Amino acid sequence: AQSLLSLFEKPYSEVTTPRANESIVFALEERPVVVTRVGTRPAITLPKRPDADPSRLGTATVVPRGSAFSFFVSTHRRAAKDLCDAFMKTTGVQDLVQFAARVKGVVNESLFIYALSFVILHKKELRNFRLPSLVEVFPQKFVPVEHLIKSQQEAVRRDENEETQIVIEHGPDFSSSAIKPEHRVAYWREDYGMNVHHWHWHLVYPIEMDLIRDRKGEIFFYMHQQMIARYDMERLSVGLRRVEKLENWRIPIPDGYFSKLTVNNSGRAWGTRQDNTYLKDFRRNDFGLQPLDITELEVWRSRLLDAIHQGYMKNPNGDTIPLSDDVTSGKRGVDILGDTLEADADLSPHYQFYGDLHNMCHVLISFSHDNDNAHKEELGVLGDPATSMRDPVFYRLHKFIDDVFQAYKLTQRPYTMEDLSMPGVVMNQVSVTSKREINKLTTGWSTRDFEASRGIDFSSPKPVILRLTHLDSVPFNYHIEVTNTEPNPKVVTVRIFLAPKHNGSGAEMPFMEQRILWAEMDKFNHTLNPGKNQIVRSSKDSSITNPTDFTFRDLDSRPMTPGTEATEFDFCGCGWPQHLLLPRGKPEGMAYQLFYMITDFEKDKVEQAQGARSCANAVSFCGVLDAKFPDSRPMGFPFDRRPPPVLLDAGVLTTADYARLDNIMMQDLTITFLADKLVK
Ligand code: CUO
Repeated sequence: AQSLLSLFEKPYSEVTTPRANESIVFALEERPVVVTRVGTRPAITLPKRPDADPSRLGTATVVPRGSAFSFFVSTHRRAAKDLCDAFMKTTGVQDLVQFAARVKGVVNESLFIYALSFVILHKKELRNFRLPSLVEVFPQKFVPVEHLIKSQQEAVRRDENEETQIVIEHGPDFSSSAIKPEHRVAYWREDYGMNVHHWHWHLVYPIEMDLIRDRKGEIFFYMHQQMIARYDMERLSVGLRRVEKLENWRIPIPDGYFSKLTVNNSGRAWGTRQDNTYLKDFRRNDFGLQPLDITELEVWRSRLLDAIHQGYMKNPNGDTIPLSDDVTSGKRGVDILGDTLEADADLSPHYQFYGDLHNMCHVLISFSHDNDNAHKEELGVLGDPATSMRDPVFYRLHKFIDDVFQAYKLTQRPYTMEDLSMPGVVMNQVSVTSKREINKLTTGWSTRDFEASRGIDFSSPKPVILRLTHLDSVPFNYHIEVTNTEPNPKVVTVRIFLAPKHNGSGAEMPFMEQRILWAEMDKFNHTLNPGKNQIVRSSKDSSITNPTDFTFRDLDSRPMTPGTEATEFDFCGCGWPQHLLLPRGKPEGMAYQLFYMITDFEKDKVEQAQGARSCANAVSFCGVLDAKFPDSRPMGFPFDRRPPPVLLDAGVLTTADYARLDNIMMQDLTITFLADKLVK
C-alpha cells in the first residue's frame, strides 16, 4: 500500500530507487515493490519490462510529457480512458503498482496521476485507499513557480545540519494587485481547496469513461450552478456586482488572467490571457483535434436552445427524445441536457448535431492567446479542472452554461403547493449559534501546511513546507425546533440554504432574482418524534463539504490494509472545502438569510441496491459511489423552478412568501469578516 502512495510523489521525477540493487525488486513478481523517495543520492532509472510495452497503453502516450493534460480535449479524454483501462486490467494491488511504476516515466505526468486516482476510486480492492492532496502532488498548480524556485535554491544552499524548516508562505495577495476590481475575489478563486474539489469532481463524474453514474448530467448542472451562486455571494461580499455570462463570443473578454503557475517542473508556463482578448477560431494541430470555428459553437448553442424551447431533442435516427423533469422512469430532461451540453459523446442523444459546447468553450478560451500555435504557447489554466477556477473567465463561461440550464428549467411546470408542503410538520423556530453568539457568524483567515517536497524534488533531506493562507469561518450549529403534530414518528429531510439578503444595489430581492443565489448549506435526514423536537446540527456535517483532504503525512500514519472493505467511503477528496462553507461577508457585517425546509423522506427517498458504499461527505455535490443519488427530488429543489401560481397571485413574490408554509422557515443572520487570523 505504501508503494502505491509513493507513486503519487514527485510526478516529474523518474521512478527511481536510491540503490542500484533495489531495482531488482521490481523484477520479482512475488516481492512487494519499493518505490523509494529520492533523497540526495543519485537517481537510477528502472529498467523497462515487457509489460510496460506501450502497445498496452493505447493512445495514452499521445499527450506529451511535460505539457498540460486537458480533460476538456477529446483526444486527451481518449488517452485517459486507454490508460485507465490498462490500469483497471491489472490484477491486484501489486500488479497495479508494478505496472504503474513502469508507466510513470512514459506517459504525461498529470494524466498519470489522473489515471492512478481514477483506478483507486474504481478498483474494488482499493476502495479504502485515500488519495493524497493534489496540493502536495502538484504544488506548481497552486503556487507561483518563483516561490518554489526560491525555496529550491534555499534548500540547495542549506547546511545539512540546519534545524529550521524551509517554509514557503503563500497568501491571497500574492498573485494580483488591487488595481483591478476583479482581483478582490482572487483569494477565493485561487483557493486551493476549491480548485482541489473541482479536480476531484471531474474525476468522480468523468465523461466518456464507460461508467454509469446516476444523474451525472444533472449533477454537472447542479454542482456548477452552486459554484456560481457561491461566487456571486463572494462578489457581493467584496462590493462587486454579480458575474455576467460570457455569451457574446465576438467581442473581447475584458478580464485577462496571468496565473504565474507552471505546467511542469522545468518552468513551462501556463498560457496567459491579456485584458480584452478576442476568442478565435481553433486552428492548432498539436492536439489531434479538428479545426473549430466560433460559428460552430454558436450553431450548437442555438440547436440546444431550440431543443429546450421545443421540449425535445432528436437522435441520429430522427427519434424524439422528450425533455421533462417530471418523469417516472428514465432520465430527467435536465440530466439529458447536461450530458448533451457538457458534452459526453457516449450519452448525448446526438453528439454530431448538438456538439461539444461546454468542453470546446473551455478549449477555445484556453487558447485565445495562441489559437494556431504560432507562438508555441501552452494551454491556459482554464483547460485543467485543477486550475480553471482561478481564472475570472471560468465563472463567466459557467454562468453562460448555467443560463442555458436555467432556460430549460423555466420551461418546466412550477412546483405545486403539494410539492412544497408537508402536512403534520410545523417549524417553530430556527437559529444558528457560534461561540455563544446567535445569528452572528464570523469569517477570517487561517493557514494550512502542506509538504511541497512530496511533489517536487527540492534535493532537501528535510520536508519543504508550503503554508497556504485561506478564508475560513468559525464553526457553528443550526438549531431547529419542529413540531410533529401527528401521533407517529416521521422521517424527514431537512434542507438548509444560504443567500445574501440584498442584491448589488442594496435592495431586497424578488424570488426570481434571489432564486439562483441560494447556496446549499446542508441536507440531512432526521426522525421526528410526536410533539416538539429540537434538532441541533453542526456546520461541520454539511452535505456539501469534505472536512479535509489528506496530506501524505496523514496517509503515512494510517496505512491501508489491502482487501478490506471500508464501511464508509469518502470519495478521497471530492467535496467543497469546509473552510469555504461561508462567504466572506463584510468587516462591518453583511446581511444573509438562511432558508430551512422540511420534506417527507417517504417522498424523497431512493431505493438503493444492497451494499451501496456511502460517500461519507459531500453527498450533495459528489453523490454516492456506485449507487444512486440519494434524493429523488430534482437537484436544487425547491429553487430550481418558478414559484407556484397561487403564490405569485399574492403579489410581489419573495422567498419569504414560501415561508408562509408550515414546513418552511427563514432567518436573517449577519456574517462578519475579521480581516485577521481567525480564532476558532
Ligand atoms: Cu467543471 Cu467547465 O465543467 O469546469
